[in-house]
Amino acid sequence: MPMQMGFRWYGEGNDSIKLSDIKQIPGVTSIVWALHHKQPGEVWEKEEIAQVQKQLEPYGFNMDVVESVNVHDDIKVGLPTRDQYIENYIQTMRNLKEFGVKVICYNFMPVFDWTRTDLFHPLPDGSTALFYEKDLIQDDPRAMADYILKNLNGMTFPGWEPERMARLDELFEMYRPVTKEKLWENLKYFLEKLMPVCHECDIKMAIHMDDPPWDIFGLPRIYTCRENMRRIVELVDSPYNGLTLCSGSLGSSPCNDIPALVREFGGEGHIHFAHVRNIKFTGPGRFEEAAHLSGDGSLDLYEIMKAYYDVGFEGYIRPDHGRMIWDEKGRAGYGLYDRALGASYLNGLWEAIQKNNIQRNGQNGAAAV
Ligand code: DNO
Repeated sequence: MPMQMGFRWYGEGNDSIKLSDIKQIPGVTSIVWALHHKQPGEVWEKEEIAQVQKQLEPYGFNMDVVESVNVHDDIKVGLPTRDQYIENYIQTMRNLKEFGVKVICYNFMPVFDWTRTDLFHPLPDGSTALFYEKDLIQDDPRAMADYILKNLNGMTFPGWEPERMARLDELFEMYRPVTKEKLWENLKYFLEKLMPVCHECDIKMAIHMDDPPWDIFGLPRIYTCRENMRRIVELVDSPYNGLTLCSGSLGSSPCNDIPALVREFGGEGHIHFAHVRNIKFTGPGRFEEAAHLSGDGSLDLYEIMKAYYDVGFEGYIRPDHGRMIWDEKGRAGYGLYDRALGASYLNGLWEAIQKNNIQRNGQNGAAAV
């Protein structure tokens, strides 16, 4: 199977972007989806999944990748109630299997999912982008949550569910005894329960890294660098236990060499899902999300795509956050236009890399690694 280009869509009635618009982006075959009205821990029922299938079918999109089936806090914290939530997760997987789902992206970040200090940071070209400045969020998670919720304009944002944010103090209290080691243990427990079901259902788990890749508000974060990636894939030895590699999240820590990580972990078949985007460092712990183009940011997207090509990557790729351009209004990071440019750019890089290899190495384009 060749690499497949996906596009994240937040669902009918929950995304201003229409499937018919996504259909017009060249080369997109896969919709990266989720049931965004479900709370972490709830079972996704077959009828609900069938509705999404019905929406995608006329456009010929596959629904192979779910981002995300979110993990309930009790599992991350390791409470006795976790077993019931794991059972629910497993039931969701069995239901997803009936619809041909191949990859589940999830994260193990305590309390929050990804975090930014500005969702609409103005760039010199007149667009806006997601932005992060470490010093702005030192010790006030409540202010951060209020800011994010206020700027979502009623749109769902996984990890920032208003119901959970209302319980912020309680959540922080729950995580108080959870050290990094404890979080590792809890991840292992979760994955060990899931792996037999992954085999049975042929569904790969792809953990998303912590974004940004460092501790925030004193909460432990465990997927931030190469060493952690190694530990994750060794935690439970199975081809179904793998990674989402997000170049922008991991790349916002300059010590992470993304093409090298793609070669290492992709070469071993551990990357099940790739998020490819650029970021621009503006100082220690500061970055803005640039356009995908290498020249606009700090990451070399050509080298990243070449690494995927060279390791024979056959998984799913999606462009990641885009800027807000051309007066588009919508979900920060998830507008149509800049992500469409991103998808086209990534497809263009891939075609050039592939043709170059075919010219040099013959018809199968086998890479000169
Ligand atoms: C941000 C996303 C993350 C990701 C989750 C996976 O844009 O990449 O929110 O979906 O961390 O569970």
